[in-house]
Amino acid sequence: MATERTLSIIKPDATRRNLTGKINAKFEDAGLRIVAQKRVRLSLAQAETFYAVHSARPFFGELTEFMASGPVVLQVLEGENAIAKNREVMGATNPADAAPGTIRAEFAESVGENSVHGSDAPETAAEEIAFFFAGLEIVG
Ligand code: DAT
Ligand code: MG
Repeated sequence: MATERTLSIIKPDATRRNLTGKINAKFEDAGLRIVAQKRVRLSLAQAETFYAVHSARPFFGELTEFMASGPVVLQVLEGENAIAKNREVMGATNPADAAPGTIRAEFAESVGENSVHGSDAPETAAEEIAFFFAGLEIVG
């Protein structure tokens, strides 16, 4: 296992409910280090570019409008096996399927408003981190 970095987003449903600290505690308790973090409001165009891989899906409009509907917290998480570890801490996409104790099981409101995003592979993690962060903003 190697030290990896992954892109995490705390989504608008979670910032609206003031859950940033509770979600960050889940990451830190799992051994993930928050090596970059900024709170921003995404434009619709940024959300559409970020989620372009899903542009043909029926929920694309709902997803991108939701992501631009309020503040998000963009983060880089670092640790051993960080990409898979973060996906484990997040839980399944649909909170109804998420394992007990995961972020989505505890906090997500629905499959669409599911509190967190996490990269799914080394290639997408590198692309997603570069989309939102300059190298100097990441301090390991
Ligand atoms: P994940 O966020 O677990 O990587 P994904 O990449 O398949 O899941 O989908 C990206 C986001 O799109 C997901 O977090 C929420 C939304 N989404 C996925 N499936 C959906 C559905 N059936 N209905 C509404 N939104 C959905
Ligand atoms: Mg995904």
